[in-house]
Amino acid sequence: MNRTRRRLVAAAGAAAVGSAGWALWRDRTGSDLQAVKSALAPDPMFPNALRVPGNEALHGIADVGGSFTLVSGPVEHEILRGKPVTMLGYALEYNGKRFINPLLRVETGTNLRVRYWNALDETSIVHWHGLRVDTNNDGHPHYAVAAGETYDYQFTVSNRGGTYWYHPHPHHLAGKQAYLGLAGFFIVEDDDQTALDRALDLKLGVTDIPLLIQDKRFDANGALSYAPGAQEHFHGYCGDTLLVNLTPSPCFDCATRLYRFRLVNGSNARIYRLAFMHGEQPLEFHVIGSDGGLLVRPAAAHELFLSPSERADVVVDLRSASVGDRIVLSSLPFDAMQFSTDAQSPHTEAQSVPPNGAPLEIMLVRVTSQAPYDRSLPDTLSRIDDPIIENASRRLFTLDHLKGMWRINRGSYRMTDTAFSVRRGAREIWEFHNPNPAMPHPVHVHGFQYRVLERNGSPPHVRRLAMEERGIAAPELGWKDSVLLWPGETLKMLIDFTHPFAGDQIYMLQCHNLEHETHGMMVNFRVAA
Ligand SMILES: [Cu+2]
Repeated sequence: MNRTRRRLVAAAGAAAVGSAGWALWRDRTGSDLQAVKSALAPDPMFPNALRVPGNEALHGIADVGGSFTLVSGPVEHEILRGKPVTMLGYALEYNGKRFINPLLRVETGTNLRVRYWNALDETSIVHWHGLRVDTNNDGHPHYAVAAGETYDYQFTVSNRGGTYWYHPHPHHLAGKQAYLGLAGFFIVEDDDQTALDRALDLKLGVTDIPLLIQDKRFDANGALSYAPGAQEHFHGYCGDTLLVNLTPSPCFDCATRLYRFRLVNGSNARIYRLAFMHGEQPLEFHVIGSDGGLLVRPAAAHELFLSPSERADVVVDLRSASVGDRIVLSSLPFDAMQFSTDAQSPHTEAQSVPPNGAPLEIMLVRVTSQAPYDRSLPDTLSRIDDPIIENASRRLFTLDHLKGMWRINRGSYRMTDTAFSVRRGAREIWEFHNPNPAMPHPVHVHGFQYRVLERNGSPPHVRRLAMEERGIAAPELGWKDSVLLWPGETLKMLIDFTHPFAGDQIYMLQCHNLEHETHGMMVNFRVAA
């Protein structure tokens, strides 16, 4: 075990730390919410410049390799204009600057040694969502460290290039801590990504824009408010304010060229039906990547569902747009199939909060300048071998609930139990069944990316987005670690349990509706050496 747990003695990020420990860091160095500065006046509906990773301390781009320390603690930040408040953030000292929730960018093959220092007042641990790491580095809640303690990670990033992320994973507290601000991008680079950057002249933070989409609630002072009522504990906690990279009512100014947007759903429970609306018309875009990196080829789409923890990389073509065009990244209305009994209304207890499935306007993409640009999307982006299903064994999972607790195969999570064992190197077809009525569940597997083989029994609004006879949507043509299972659906995925780590490994299978996770919808499983 390379796990170490010890009392913090030395100051890890010296400037941030007094002898008493973590000092509240006030982010006053350029992270104040900015009104849009361009030739055009701020849009009345979207007056705030999108906080773009790399431009300021929040989501600052850190090219990490080797060793670094990541500290979770209270940070002062102005999410709503004129209301600096204390939220939770991950802090990183990088080249003499201090970043909050840094965007960690690494080349595949990089060896990382990360000292995680928990400066919260409760236990926590970091989960590297989507990364192929061993048990000791996965952020299992069993390894959560107490306030003031540290945890040392050491792993090699072996994933394909793509958009991953990191967030807390302590038992019963992950939903609250993520909601209060703890989440960051983890971007892996590889040859395919570099080739695409060159082909399209893309630059991270300029024309390649990660978008962390979250819905939050605020109290009267402008602080984030996490206070689910009984129904919200069961259904999930939705917010009334849409944020992108912690920017409310964001505006992103563009030129007439191609842009890559890395869409990440960092919400606790809200599902989005994303479209780029030009007036009443959804603009065609191309899905180029999913949870586990680039697709083989771009897939044209007009909309996609993105459930909590899923990622979709898309390319939006503004070459034929005109200066002054307004394109609104929106969530179109849909039936979110929120199960209710007489005792449990499907709607949130707070009347001002739009329910899951309500139409939302998320971000304005505004065309403000002409650009000479002669590039177009390559036909081929990457290589993905067909899944090998011969000799794969089958394993069934049913999702349901009992007495206010969510269950997988009739069990709710117990941290010390292991629900089942898989043999290292085995290929298995995992078949999930979600009854109807029920709720949609984003199914996340730790440690392994998988391939979606087929969806059956989909509701009409899902079936109509199917790219192929087997019922799967554009992002599911690639590698996935989270996939949304709608009520009434049966979904099959293929997982190859080959891994390079020594000994037995314990991973988790969970629902990424974080209130469902908190209320039992998770199991441990063993990959036996
Ligand atoms: Cu769920």
